[in-house]
Amino acid sequence: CKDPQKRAAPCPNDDVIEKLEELKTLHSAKPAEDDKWRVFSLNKTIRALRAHPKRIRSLEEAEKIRGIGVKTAMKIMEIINTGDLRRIQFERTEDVLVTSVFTKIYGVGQKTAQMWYSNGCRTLDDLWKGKGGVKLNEGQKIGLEHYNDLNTRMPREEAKAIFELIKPIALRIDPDLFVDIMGSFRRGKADCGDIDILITRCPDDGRTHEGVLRKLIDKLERAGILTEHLALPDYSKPLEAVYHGICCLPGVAGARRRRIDFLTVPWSSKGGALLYYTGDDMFNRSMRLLANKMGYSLNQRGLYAGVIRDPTNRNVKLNAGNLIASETERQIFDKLGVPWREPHERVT
Ligand code: DCP
Ligand code: MG
Ligand code: MN
Repeated sequence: CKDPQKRAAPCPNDDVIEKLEELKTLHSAKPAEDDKWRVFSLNKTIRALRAHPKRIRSLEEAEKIRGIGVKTAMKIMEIINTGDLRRIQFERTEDVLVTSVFTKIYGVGQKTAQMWYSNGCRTLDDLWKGKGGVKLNEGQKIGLEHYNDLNTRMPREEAKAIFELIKPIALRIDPDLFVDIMGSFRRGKADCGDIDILITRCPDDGRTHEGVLRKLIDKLERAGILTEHLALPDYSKPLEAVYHGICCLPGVAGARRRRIDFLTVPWSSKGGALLYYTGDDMFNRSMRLLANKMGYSLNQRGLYAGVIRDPTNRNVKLNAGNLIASETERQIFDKLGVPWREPHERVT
């Protein structure tokens, strides 16, 4: 009952899930701490409902489901009895609707969107005109210019076609590079929000991928594949770099602009990077949480032991710890005692 694209039969409470998802989207666009908790709680409810095998018939039945409290149970019954949830109308205020349009611009977060709203902007056109004195940075301007393209997911085939143009260009710079496509594509999804490419190189001859990303960006730009840059890498860290940009299938009439990301990592963190960059983000979060519970720390470089955390704020690490697994994904799964999961199974 998990992935609507894969399951054969729909969940018996799909209509309820749909309304709760709608409410969740509204709360996600609000700044208050309360709203964050509501999103968290709605996520829990939605997960519980997805796993529930029967159509819910009564309040008592809803309340008995693990993770569902009385207030939520009442919402569920309201949807079941009336087909609607009044709370959705109540939360659908102008600021939420407007800021959720603004945050779909590349590089625009909740804070910026709210600031623009309080400056009097209500539409994308207002932003173009700089209404209320708002100023967009370069990345945001590009994001706004290609708003529709960049908010349209691409078919998996298109991601593949673009990647197959990029890979040989990278290998011509250095045939010993590891170049592969990560993110939703590696998880086997039918459509992708962007293209995520991981690059590294096995240094068995002492050489590395230092300098490769800069050359690659340059070549891809000249080949008409990269059309705009959004965030260029910090070249002071030659082995570990991030690039954000926009690409398209060159020479194809009407080809849409697509977001593309590159990540380069040292060979020693390849497994950690594969795991991180494959996602999905919720799966990553649960793996990180598990690592933390075991006294480890997991990030895109690998799994670390002996990390000492600040007792007053568990998010603050007082030392880096020792790397205990990072070369392969399997090593990390093993150390965490998590049975192996193929990329397409890494969804929460
Ligand atoms: N990632 C993460 N936490 C984030 C952002 C990203 O753990 N806040 C990791 C997991 C993601 C991967 O990086 O799967 C790639 O990020 P994307 O934002 O490109 O997400 P996906 O590729 O999974 O989905 P989409 O198809 O929307 O691009
Ligand atoms: Mg992606
Ligand atoms: Mn991405």
